[in-house]
Amino acid sequence: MGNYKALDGARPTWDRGDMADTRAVTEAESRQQFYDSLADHSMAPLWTSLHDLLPEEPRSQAVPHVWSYDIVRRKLLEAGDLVSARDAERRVLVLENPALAGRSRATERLYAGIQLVLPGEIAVPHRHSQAAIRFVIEGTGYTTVEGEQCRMSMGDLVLTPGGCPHDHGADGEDPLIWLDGLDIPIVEFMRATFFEALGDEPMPLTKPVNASAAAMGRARLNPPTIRGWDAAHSPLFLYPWTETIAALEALHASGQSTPTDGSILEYVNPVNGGPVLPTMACYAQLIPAGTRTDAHRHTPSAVYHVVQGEGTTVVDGRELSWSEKDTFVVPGWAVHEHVNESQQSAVLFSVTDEPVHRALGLYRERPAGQRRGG
Ligand code: GTQ
Repeated sequence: MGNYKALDGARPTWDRGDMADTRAVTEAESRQQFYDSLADHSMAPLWTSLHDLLPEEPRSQAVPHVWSYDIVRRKLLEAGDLVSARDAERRVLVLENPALAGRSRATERLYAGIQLVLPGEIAVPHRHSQAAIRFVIEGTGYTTVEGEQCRMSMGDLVLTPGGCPHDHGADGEDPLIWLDGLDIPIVEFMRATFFEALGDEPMPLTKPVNASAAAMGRARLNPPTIRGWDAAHSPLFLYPWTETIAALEALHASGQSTPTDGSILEYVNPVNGGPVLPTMACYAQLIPAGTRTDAHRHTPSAVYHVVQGEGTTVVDGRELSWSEKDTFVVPGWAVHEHVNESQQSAVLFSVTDEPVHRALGLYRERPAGQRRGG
């Protein structure tokens, strides 16, 4: 090659070399100039990004991850020493997906956090368009939803549907700790966030304690008045663990199980049998001792909480080992299977963004290894 140094890597026009090569460079340059000119007018070519915009299959940015409860609990109690529930408004450690650090989300579409209320503390009333589920990990207390105090202890599920005023309090001897699952990323994407603070005093109780569970907690025996219920969310706010685990063990004993999820129950809206919230579905499942589920994938992402037992979930080839009270995430479209090699049943709670996929006609599910279908 010559002794000159080309500016910006471009060859001087008099160093023609191979003609085809020159034409290619010129064409690439003129295309780039064209693209730059489009950007000046807020336009862009589709053909340079078509297959990034429309990949053959979903590509999750979120990665599989497990949060060990030993660490979460230690850090949460440290937070309890540093910040009061009053100062924090909500004293929560956000479970951030390692691939989405700083974005306050466990998966692209689900927010998860662990909340602490110390004995005697209250978390003041407010309401927001985001819907929330609370799954109690330890301690006793309450969440008041629209004037109904829902009692909370280990394993109970409490809903605070979007727009419903709610506050929390710990009235037992021990710290009250629960998993929060919210649709914050979905509501943010829709630019549909509304938030209202409702003062510093606990919400007045306008209904009997656990009123919705008393009235609608037995799905075979429902008051006909719920037919008139037309809100998008469940009128039932509390799903006590004693009933969930009894139903799950009865289901397991009946021999009913699925290849991909063991014996699994969905928490439902008693009005229509649908998901508990318009954006989020909740499940409880039992993985029997000494079993491995079939690997599969589905478009929704999931946050799991280990209620009982230990095991491993293999997610896109990565082994997430978990034990009691740990929390883990399975990103959307990740191939996953649950393995329980122990002598004891494992029981998992999970919250997913499935209702959004179904409502938009985007839900897909596929066995592992199958390339097309579903
Ligand atoms: O308890 O209302 O984890 O508003 C995040 C936002 C909990 C709550 C969270 C919230 C709450």
